[in-house]
Amino acid sequence: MKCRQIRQGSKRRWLGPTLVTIGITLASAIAGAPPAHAAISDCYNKPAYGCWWSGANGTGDRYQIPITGGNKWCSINDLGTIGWNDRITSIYNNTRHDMYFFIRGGRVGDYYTLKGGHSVSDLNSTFDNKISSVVWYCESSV
Ligand SMILES: [Ca+2]
Repeated sequence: MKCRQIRQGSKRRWLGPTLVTIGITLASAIAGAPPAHAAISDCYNKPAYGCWWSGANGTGDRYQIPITGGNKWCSINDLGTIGWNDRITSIYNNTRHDMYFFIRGGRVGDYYTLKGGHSVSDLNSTFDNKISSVVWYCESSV
């Protein structure tokens, strides 16, 4: 009787952590996996002034800036209004002009400049997940 109790206890100590580990691994795989095709190049040849993503290298959620024309500077003063405050990590600029990403809302304070036709695969720690407003040039076509 004494020996049996010891064996059962021993089994629980080994199985418990194993099952917890398997559970965590499965949850991470399901929640964290981006679509296999996700990449910055997904925004090339799109009718868009550019794209940005919540993750590095064009992974995670994507926002595509719609073409509105007008040949004028355009902006989003508060990215929170479209659910993007403090989330941007990678960006592609599909215009021929610089694009400006500000840490604060209202296009003030420190900003990151992304040249026309360029991309950034992973913003540095000064700007990653800290962008709150953005300015770009609304060309008549891209
Ligand atoms: Ca992010």
